[in-house]
Amino acid sequence: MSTIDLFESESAPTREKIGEEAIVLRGFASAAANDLLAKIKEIETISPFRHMTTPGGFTMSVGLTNCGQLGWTSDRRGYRYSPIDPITNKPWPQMPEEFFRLARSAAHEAGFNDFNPTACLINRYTPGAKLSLHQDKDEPDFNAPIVSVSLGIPAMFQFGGLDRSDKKINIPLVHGDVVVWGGVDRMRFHGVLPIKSNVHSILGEQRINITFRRA
Ligand code: MD3
Ligand code: FE
Repeated sequence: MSTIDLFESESAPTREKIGEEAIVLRGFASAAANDLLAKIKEIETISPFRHMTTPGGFTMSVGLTNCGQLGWTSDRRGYRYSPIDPITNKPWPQMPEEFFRLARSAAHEAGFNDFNPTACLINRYTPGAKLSLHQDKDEPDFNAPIVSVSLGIPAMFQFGGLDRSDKKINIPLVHGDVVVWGGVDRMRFHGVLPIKSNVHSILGEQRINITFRRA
């Protein structure tokens, strides 16, 4: 008798190419997951998760915080990267060494050598939360890849093309999966469909996504 765990990819990491320069590394962060989550607990005591306002006046359903030299923020005036947390008026917590190393090794695994992320955005989803289709274009250097780590309950990630209306593929992402995007795939539209109600053994009814960028 064997069971299938829908919440986590098999322990031996596998790779799935989803674009010319985009790859899913299934289970790449599984072994590091508990350490990552312990660090996030420390980070959120300094810079708590918050629901930011978009320039259009909506409150984001995703809660977010940051670590590293620069953090992504949003308010009525726009989106930007800032060295200062607008809630604490202090620098964001330092990026833990193990975060940096994991991002760098995932990028290397995907063929992007010498990735030096300066920004680490931590998104927290509860059931119903979503991220509407968008492009990541607030970074000054589109040559650097983006590395994303999924933890907790599953999400359905939408991956489109360079035009908003291009055909989209749906990619399920589970605890421990890492995705790396760069080059010709860097400006593709993408989003996260509303998170389905679920309970993860460690995170309960939550999904956490960590994205590393050069900002
Ligand atoms: C595809 N976050 O914070 S990470 C975001 O799961 C964001 O929280 C999602 O999109 C999440 O901006 C997805 C993945 C991601 C990041 C950058 C990309 C996907 C991308 C750049 C190009 C194409
Ligand atoms: Fe994005």
